[in-house]
Amino acid sequence: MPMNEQLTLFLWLQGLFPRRVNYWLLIKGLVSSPQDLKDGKTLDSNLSIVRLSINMTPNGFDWKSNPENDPLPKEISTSSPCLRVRNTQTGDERWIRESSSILAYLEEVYTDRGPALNPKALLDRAVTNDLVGQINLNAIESVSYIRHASPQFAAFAGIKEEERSQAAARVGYQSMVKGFVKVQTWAGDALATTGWLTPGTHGPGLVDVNFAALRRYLEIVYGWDIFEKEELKPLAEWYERFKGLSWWSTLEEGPNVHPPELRFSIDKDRFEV
Ligand SMILES: N[C@@H](CCC(=O)N[C@@H](CS)C(=O)NCC(=O)O)C(=O)O
Repeated sequence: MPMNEQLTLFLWLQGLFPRRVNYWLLIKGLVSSPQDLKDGKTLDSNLSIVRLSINMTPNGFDWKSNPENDPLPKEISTSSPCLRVRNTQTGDERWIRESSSILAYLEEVYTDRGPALNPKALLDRAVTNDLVGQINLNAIESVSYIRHASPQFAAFAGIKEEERSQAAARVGYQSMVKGFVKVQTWAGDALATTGWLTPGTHGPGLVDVNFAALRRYLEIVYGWDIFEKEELKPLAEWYERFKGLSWWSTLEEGPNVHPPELRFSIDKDRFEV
């Protein structure tokens, strides 16, 4: 990477979208262990991590940053992850604000380092973009479901108890499953050849990290397996494979993986799908 650029990731390590970055850093070998990630230590002096934690306020929440003297400016973004690219000679700053774009960018920057998570061939890249786009669209559908099916998330989203809708939950859930079937079909060749969802990579790639983080987060917070339907069995098997990565159990199965006050429930009986 150009020596005059300092990259800073703003990560709420326990969150959904930052989790994509966590997985990427570990697979790429830019952090040496889950513990170093939690401590905010990388193996490249041009890449730093500012860890964010949630600070509840009467109007919602603020981010508390570690180190404290490097907060995420509200006018830049209120969401994590964020990547700041600072030119160390001119002081100029640019920001990338979407998790999947951050990873695609970092893959280019670290093209000579660690395993490739983005395929080299143009066509494989186009299909990767199709898949990541489809996953992101369907992440929204999963949110439509929990917005109605989870009492705590409904309240957080400003939906009154009497406004919670069985129809909205059902349509969200069904659209999500339909979208995931697309992902599974489009990634069929890759799954059959390497066992991973990203075409043209040897191991797990961008599609895999983008998807696994969604699957894992919704399980931790809501106890919800988004691949529970029979037609998503290949994805359920793929996720078991992802959980076999060397760092998985240390990162994801230790104590304090998620703050207990941010564990929510789903009314499965009322919102049956
Ligand atoms: N589309 C964004 C979503 C990021 C996002 O929603 N992050 C959550 C934490 S996992 C957040 O920061 N929410 C607070 C907010 O959006 O203000 C991405 O892919 O990065």
